[in-house]
Amino acid sequence: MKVETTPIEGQKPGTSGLRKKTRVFMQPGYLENFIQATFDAIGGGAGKKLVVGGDGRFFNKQAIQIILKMAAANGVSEAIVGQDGILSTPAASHLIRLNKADGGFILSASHNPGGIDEDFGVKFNGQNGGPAPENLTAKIFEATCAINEYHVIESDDIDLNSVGTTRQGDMQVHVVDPVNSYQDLMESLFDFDAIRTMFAGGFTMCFDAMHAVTGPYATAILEGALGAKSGTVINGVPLEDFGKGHPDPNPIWAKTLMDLMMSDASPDIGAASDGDGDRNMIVGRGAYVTPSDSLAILAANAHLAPAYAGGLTGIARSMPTSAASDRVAEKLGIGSFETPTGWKFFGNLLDADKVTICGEESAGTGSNHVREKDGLWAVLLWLNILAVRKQSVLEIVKDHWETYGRDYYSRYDFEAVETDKANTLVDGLRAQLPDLSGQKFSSLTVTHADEFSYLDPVDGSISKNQGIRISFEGGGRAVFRLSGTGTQGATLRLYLEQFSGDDLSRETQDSLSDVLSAALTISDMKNIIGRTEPDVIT
Ligand code: VG1
Ligand code: CO
Repeated sequence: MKVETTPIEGQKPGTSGLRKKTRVFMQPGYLENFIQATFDAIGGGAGKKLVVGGDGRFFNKQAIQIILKMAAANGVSEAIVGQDGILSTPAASHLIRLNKADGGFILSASHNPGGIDEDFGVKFNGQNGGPAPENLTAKIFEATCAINEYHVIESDDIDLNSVGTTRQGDMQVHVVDPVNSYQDLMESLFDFDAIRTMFAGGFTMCFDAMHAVTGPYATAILEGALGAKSGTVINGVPLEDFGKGHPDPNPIWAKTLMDLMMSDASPDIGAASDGDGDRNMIVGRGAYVTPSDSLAILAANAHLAPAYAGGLTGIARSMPTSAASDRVAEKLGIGSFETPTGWKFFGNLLDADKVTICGEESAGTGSNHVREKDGLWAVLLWLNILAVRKQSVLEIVKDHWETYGRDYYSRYDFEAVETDKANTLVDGLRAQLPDLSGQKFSSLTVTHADEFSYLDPVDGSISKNQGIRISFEGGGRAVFRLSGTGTQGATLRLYLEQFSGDDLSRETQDSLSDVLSAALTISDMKNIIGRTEPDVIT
């Protein structure tokens, strides 16, 4: 059936798909327009095979039913759907690759809260299992601006609760266990025997699934396959509103876990993942590992896990991520790449085998096993390394700093800033760029300042305006960028970093204070947005 429609404003995918308030997505035609625009942008659905699933948040199942009816009407021949509508982002990426599907829809607003008054999101991943690259998201947006009809069949909802093959219209629908094939993949990458032996020897862990999608994955793999004691996974049942929490694995939103890890009752390792299972937080006994350090440490030790025993081809990090992983790449004599924020920029590098491991400061790490960042993968790689090195998380981190030096790092988020003011601040910085070099702010002299633009070495595409970066003499750097995942006003991110080769045990905020005050002065933040206190520091 064809349904007439008109374009809806603002359906422009951001850093990771289209994210809006749930009620916006629930408006008649809103989801339909975006899904049809995606079909139009990929040249239609005829004969295609698609993966569909989401992180279980409010509206997930209804959205899946709509997408399946639209897929059938657009001529899709086969759909693979997670049971109960559940698929973590990395598991969906794997299913696309494993089944040689043409792509997939992943329903999630990731680390944003869920519920009827919170956030919902949709992203489209392509044949390689990775997020749609910029040229495709641009086409999707164009299609949302030109749409005049969408296709949907009139039919009953299908049963998502039981595994098996059924039909929606002429389309075959396979409802699959969301965990099985992902678990097989993890078993093929890591030394499960060694990790099992470590747990059997009394090693303890707490994994906070934050009532989000990783609950079933973590329970099956950690408590099931690896023999971690029952109760290792906390908040393991996915809830539509994530238990009213904020499923963002960082010291602020995973505070219960942090408190445990800083207490006398701390297990050997703590970990957490986000709404859709692609982020990870790692914390040792009394020792939070920054995501940038975690990326560097995983890269330096990956050869201890079977899948990476042959070494890495290269390492990529997003621009605001600290330079810690660059130092590892240099020592290993392999390539290192700096990309714009968002996993879509790693896809080409991974497909071309220029890099094996990638990561972002926002708690995302992953490898060439899928084309998304992967929370549990990072946790399992840490466990594999711990099982081989037989040292504590803290010992491994300290040893890393002693070898490579330490990149003190912190990110300040200023949320719900008026969009105009946020733009004024960025415009002001941009205008100063040509003159900043050589100027002194507080005690720091600027050595380099520019607006990051990325030339993709594989397809030659250029992505401009990817953040303002200001480097200082002595190894400091401040980066300003506007978030592309928010749903309200603008979120201004200020990323601070300071390298030290030998001063390894300073307090993080203290070591960043000079870079911070220079950044605040240069941006004139107080006058422009009226505050300098961030909402969240990670
Ligand atoms: C944020 C992070 C970015 C990450 C993106 C999606 O984007 O900074 O590193 O790739 O979220 O992560 P932004 O534009 O808000 O800074 V997730 O876990 O939402 O898929
Ligand atoms: Co996520």
